[in-house]
Amino acid sequence: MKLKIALLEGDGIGPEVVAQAVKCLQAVEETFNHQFSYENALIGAAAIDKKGTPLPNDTLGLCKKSDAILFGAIGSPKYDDDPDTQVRPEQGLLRLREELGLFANIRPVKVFPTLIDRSPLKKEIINTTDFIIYRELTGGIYFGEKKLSDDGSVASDLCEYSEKEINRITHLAFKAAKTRRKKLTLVDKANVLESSRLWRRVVAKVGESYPEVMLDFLFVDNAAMQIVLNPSQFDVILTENLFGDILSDESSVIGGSIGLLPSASIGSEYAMFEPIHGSYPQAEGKDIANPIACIFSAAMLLEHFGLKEESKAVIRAVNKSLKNNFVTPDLNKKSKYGTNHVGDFIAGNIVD
Ligand code: GGG
Repeated sequence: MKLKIALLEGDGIGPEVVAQAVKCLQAVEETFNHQFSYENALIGAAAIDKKGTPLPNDTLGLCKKSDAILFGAIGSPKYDDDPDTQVRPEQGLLRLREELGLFANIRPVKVFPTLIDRSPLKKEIINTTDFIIYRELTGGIYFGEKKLSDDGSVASDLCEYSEKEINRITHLAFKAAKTRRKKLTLVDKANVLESSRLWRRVVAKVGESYPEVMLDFLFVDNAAMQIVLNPSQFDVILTENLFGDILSDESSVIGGSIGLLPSASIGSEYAMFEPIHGSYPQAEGKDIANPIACIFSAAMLLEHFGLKEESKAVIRAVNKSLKNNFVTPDLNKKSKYGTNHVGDFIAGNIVD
């Protein structure tokens, strides 16, 4: 298969982890006889520094003519330190999601048997954890109108959702649940928010077309608690943008490191794959960042294009690195292996 992949490394540890995922994709090309091409473009702080904007037009153009996008991370303390700055790196990612219509962010959460002892939660609670979060990605408070009063003393962000926006991701989440353990949990705050009550009505209606899937509802505060008390109860979690962002970071604790969780952002035309972690500027250039979340994101990319065996081969190689304790310091403080070592080990163990 031929695939054109746009590489948006972004900021901080982004370039280091994307480089390891590319090594793995190249190993897949060789092992399974595929032809992937890669082209880099700037986004985030790196793009502001060089071009004055977090999403240059040529970056967007490259994404639109590529089959898929592999994204690293975004954000830089340089722009955090000045709260009055008008241009922020994160705007690049948000605009990209909007421009490409990437409305569904899919975040699988699993516990690896070899890492079970690393989890701060009890073994009995987490050992069957295997759920997937469907986070709505182009609506809600992230994209609603933002206001700041002239004197800077009052601010607001509007949380707005339409039936159409809820409908399309709900169908995707139900379809996923149908192929899994047939349970879907909508996480909302319907006791307080009007937008959450709309989510409940729309999801309940869509659910009528999927009678084999059991649908339940959970308030986000309770969901945050249940994820650490009893994560094995979940199969598919469907939720809005902000709740999904927070709950998926929380979920990463179960598996032992946020450096393990990948994601896919899907729309009707484009697809982008990225680790859920941010740019982790404190680790930039130190060769300590965990590349596995980005490598798993590349595995999701392969699966998206129907390359199931190839995706499984990448996952097997990751499992081998975890089993052999060939891991970065976030998973083993005494580890002498860095980002590059781990990437080389995984890429070198991709076999048919
Ligand atoms: N790789 C994900 C990433 O860089 N996240 C940084 C970030 O600020 N994301 C905003 C969001 O996903 O809500």
